This record gives sequence, C-alpha cells and structure tokens, in this order.
Amino acid sequence: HRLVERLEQALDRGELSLHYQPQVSAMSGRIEHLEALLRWYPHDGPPISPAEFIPLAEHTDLIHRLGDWVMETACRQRGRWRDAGLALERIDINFSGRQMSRPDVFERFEACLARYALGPRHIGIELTENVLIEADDRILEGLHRLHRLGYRIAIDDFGTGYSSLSYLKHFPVTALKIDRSFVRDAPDQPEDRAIMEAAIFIGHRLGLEVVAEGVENREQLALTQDMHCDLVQGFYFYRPMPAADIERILAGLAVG
Ligand code: G
Ligand code: G
Ligand code: MN
Ligand code: NA
Repeated sequence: HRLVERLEQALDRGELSLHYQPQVSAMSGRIEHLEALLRWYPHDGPPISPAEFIPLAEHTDLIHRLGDWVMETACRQRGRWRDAGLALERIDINFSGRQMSRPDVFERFEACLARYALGPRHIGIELTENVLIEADDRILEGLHRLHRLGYRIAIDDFGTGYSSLSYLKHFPVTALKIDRSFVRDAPDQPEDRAIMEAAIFIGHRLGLEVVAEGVENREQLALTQDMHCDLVQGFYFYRPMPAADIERILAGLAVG
C-alpha cells in the first residue's frame, strides 16, 4: 500500500510526533495523566490521522517500528518531565492487538522504561476490550505481571467492544475509559446516561478508576461529576497538544 510506504519514509524523515492530551480530575480539573497520541504531519501535504494510518500499519510489521518509536518518544519525554519536576502522573501509551502479539512486547516495554529509569508511576498502557478478549495466555501473563508491578492498565473505548462484562473479573486492569460516544449523547439521551452511570458504578465496585472520554461541554462535565466519575478527558479541558504546550501549562505547577 502506497500509504504504508509513505509512512515508513515519514518515520525516517521525522514527520511523526506525539501529542499529549491531559486526563484531569473531574472535580478539580487538575491534570493527572496524559494520553500519548501519534500525529503525522507530512512535509508535503495535509496531516494524516492515526485512525487512517494505524489500521494500515497493522497489516505489516511497520506497526512494530511505529510502536517502538511511540514508546521511546513517550518514555524520553516522561523522563525529561520527571527531571524537570513537573507535577504529573502517568503518560498512557496505546497498544493495538497486533502490537501485543509481538513475542517480546513486554521485554521491550520494560527495557524502554529502564533506559529512562521510569516505573509504574510514570507510564501506563491503554488497550481496547477487543484486545483483552483476544489476548492469549502469554499476553495475559505479561499483563498480570505489569499489574502486580503496579502499572496502570486502562480499558480504552469501554462499552463498544464485542465483550461480556465477565471479562472484567479476570483481566488485570486498573482503569476504565468510557467511550466518548456515550459521553457525547448522555445529556440528551437517557439510554447513554444510564450506560455511563452503570459503567461508573461497576468500575468503582471493582475498584477501578473511571475516566470519561470526549467531554466537550459543561453539561457533559456536570454529568460526570454528578456520577462521581474520577477523571475526564476531552476538548472541554484540553485538546491533544505538543509537549511544549503541556510544559507551559504544567510549568506553573512545577515542584522543587
Ligand atoms: O488522536 P486521534 O483521535 O486522532 O486517534 C485516533 C485513533 O488512533 C484512536 O483510536 C487512538 O487510540 C489511535 N492512536 C493514536 N495514537 C496511537 C498510538 O500511538 N498507538 C496506537 N496503537 N493507537 C493510537
Ligand atoms: O480511541 P482513543 O480514546 O485512544 O482516541 C483518542 C482520540 O480521541 C484522540 O485522537 C483525540 O483526538 C480524540 N478526542 C479526545 N478528546 C475528544 C473530544 O472531546 N471530542 C472528540 N470528538 N474527540 C476527542
Ligand atoms: Mn486511548
Ligand atoms: Na477511547
């Protein structure tokens, strides 16, 4: 595929970057975690969305080069921010199914963190429900190990996968991110509101942190607060942005 060839060149030419979107406390608005989101700005054309190029990269081994680049870049950045004393918890990295199937995915993850002297307080991971459902024993064992070590493992797009709730019993997760489709419609649609409320309730009963994704306005924020959701992520607070913008926002909060 033409786009896959271009993407491979884009990696070599430095056309990729990471943006970071804050996950803030629903009650205080304080920034806790960031989600790392891949961006491609070709030198000679309009930006291309990861929603477009990641599924294509997934068909080839390029997804692994891409994943390595994301991991390295996020870890290097987290190390710099740790050294600068920025008040920040984790940077979450997204992993696709194909990335998790790589035999040495966990070794690479731990090696990358070790290069920057990072641990479970600095980096977390996001997986969709489908990735968890399809995980084989080796992947589950690796996730259990990360879980025991204290890593934050979030279920991304919660409520949209082809899954039953029973998987929540077995899988080593620590957070639920409620898909933004529910959050978007919750103010006007009782059904979406009910699903959101139920997701927050079950998440809390299972001891999980709950994040509402895609909060774009006051009404949506007010609902998440009424429902005692822990964190929110969305354009109402912050868009995904370059590291320099995160620094400007967090600089006022630096410690030491
Ligand atoms: O940031 P945006 O809304 O354009 O992202 C579109 C999709 O691409 C989302 O589903 C998001 O999870 C995914 N995505 C963004 N960055 C990464 C990444 O670094 N790795 C993987 N596997 N998916 C990503
Ligand atoms: O699938 P995942 O949750 O990883 O996707 C993250 C994507 O969601 C990012 O690409 C980001 O651009 C997008 N996003 C983040 N906040 C909002 C929001 O408030 N509204 C909408 N429509 N998209 C958002
Ligand atoms: Mn995500
Ligand atoms: Na999501």
